[in-house]
Amino acid sequence: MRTPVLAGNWKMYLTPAEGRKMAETLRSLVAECAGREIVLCPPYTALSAVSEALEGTNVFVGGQNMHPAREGAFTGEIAPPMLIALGCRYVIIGHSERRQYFGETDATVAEKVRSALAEGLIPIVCVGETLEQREKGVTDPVVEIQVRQGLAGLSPEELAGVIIAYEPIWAIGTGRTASPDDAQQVCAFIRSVLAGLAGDKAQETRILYGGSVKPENIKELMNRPDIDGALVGGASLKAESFARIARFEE
Ligand code: G2H
Repeated sequence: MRTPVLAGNWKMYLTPAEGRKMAETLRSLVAECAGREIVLCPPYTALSAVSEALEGTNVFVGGQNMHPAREGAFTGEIAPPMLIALGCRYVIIGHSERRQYFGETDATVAEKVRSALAEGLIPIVCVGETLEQREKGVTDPVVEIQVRQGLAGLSPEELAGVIIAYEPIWAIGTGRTASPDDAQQVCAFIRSVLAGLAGDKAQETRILYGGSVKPENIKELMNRPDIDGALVGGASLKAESFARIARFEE
């Protein structure tokens, strides 16, 4: 069976001191949570403080982005070994905000995913449609292209090891959540695309839902067969609300 993943994406919020405090509170609130992977993805500047606070606990740390190269003259960028050196096991790749504001494409996503896997990081690859695309009824083809191109060239074993986050763009930070049935439908569709690429191995890939996840809706989302967890933005900034999500508590 697939181990659920509850990942917090802090985006550009929280200083190192604020992040450390949140992590210290969270670690005791979820200490008894077994059988799931709990992850915090702070801004780069808070990674060290948060990693230290979570050392030896059941909460892991991830980056929000990375450059595909191991090192180089890329001002302002962070390389995969740098994330690993700060204790990261995961890295978010191709979040819709990276695609929308920083020009990331399925091709850059594919390059980063391959690099993350080669370096030993678990990529959390984000896909999702805009409101316009949903209203036009093209959600499935849009998401299929993102999955096929973003994961191009991966072996079935590699496909089993990536995490996909389905995040409908219209549900991000807006308070609008896709209904659990809508989210399930797209996550099941993503799994069918993966099955075409990886056969039975697609049953091992974790597919998360993201977009205004909160304690009030996590339980219902987790009840759906193809939703294996959540990528949580706003509600992951406070230890209490993220702990309730990690515990599947309303
Ligand atoms: C979607 C999500 C986290 P929020 O971006 O990736 O953010 O939960 O605030 O909608």
